[in-house]
Amino acid sequence: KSYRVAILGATGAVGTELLELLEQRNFPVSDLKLLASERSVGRTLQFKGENLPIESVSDRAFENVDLVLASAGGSTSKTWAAIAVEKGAVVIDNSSAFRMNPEVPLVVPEVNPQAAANHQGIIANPNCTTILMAVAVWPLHQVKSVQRIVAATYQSASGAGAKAMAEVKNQANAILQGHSPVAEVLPYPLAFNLFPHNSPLNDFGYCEEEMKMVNETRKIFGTQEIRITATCVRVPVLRAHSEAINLEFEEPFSPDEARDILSRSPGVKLLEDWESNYFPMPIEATGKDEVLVGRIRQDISHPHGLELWLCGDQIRKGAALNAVQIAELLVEKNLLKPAQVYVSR
Ligand code: A2P
Ligand code: 11C
Repeated sequence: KSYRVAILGATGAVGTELLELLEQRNFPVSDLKLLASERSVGRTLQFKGENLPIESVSDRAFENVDLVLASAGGSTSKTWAAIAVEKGAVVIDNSSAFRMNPEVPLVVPEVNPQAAANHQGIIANPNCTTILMAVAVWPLHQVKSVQRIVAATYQSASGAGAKAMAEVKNQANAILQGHSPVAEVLPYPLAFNLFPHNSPLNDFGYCEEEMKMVNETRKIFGTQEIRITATCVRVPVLRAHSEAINLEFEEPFSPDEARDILSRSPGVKLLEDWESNYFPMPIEATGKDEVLVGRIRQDISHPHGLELWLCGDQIRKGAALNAVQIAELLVEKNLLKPAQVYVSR
């Protein structure tokens, strides 16, 4: 069986990766619609050697579509997801619009594939930083329960979209030629700089990105009991996020045991060479499917603590790959069919 697929946000950083992954992974596509804003009409993108036109999104665009992969921002998803579901499609949404809606499953296939079974037309793809952390921490949490997570992130420009990636390159060029960098997409110059994540701040001083790591991880892990705190920072890397993660367990967890578990965990690749001080780096993670994990060590400040370091391709496992894996899961479990009850708009 094959499916009629639409990509909403096809021209974006995640959208173009979705297109590539559907082809690379041979997802059973019978018909593919590429949707974006009015601005992109007239452009084409290649799929399996064919040039497909970009269409502007509209009600009619979702007719005769089985699956929508949406990555065009929260407000676009809020406008179109329910319409697509009403027209009979299942929507896998990469935006934050529905993630914390209790009626919407929030899925990382390596962690909570079972949650997808309860979908009512929309399945949310988690935040990229959250996905990467969940893939690495879940296998450890299965063996000894995690009590507290303290994370610091080093997030690439791709998290802010294709235009932000282009802006960093332009800024680097400008600086190398002795000019001042221009920041239009990002709030400040990122080339040769970094800044705390600029998403809106709450009353406790946490930004939205940090609160996504807290709330989404708990929802994916199916527990409100884990204490989580994070500091999210944007760094001048193009497309792979890095994270320094401190884990506190209910009992001691030796680094060797953690290493052994992670070396057998789905979606994880251990990368550690202590002799040459070689550990995961964004340039190694770029273009890879796995979350690279290394520098696993005992936290010298706490007998039940472990430190680890990870890098993962933000556009791939952080977004497009996770969404395609959810789609593959729906196909495998025969869940790619119109919802009977719709999620409230
Ligand atoms: P467009 O290229 O026509 O602006 P990124 O995350 O890389 O910035 O990409 C965002 C994606 O979302 C692009 O494909 C963009 O299309 C699309 N998009 C943004 N706003 C809208 C909108 N209002 N309607 C449809 N697509 C949108
Ligand atoms: C970033 N993770 O790197 C963000 C962007 O919740 O999907 C994606 C926001 C989200 O800036």
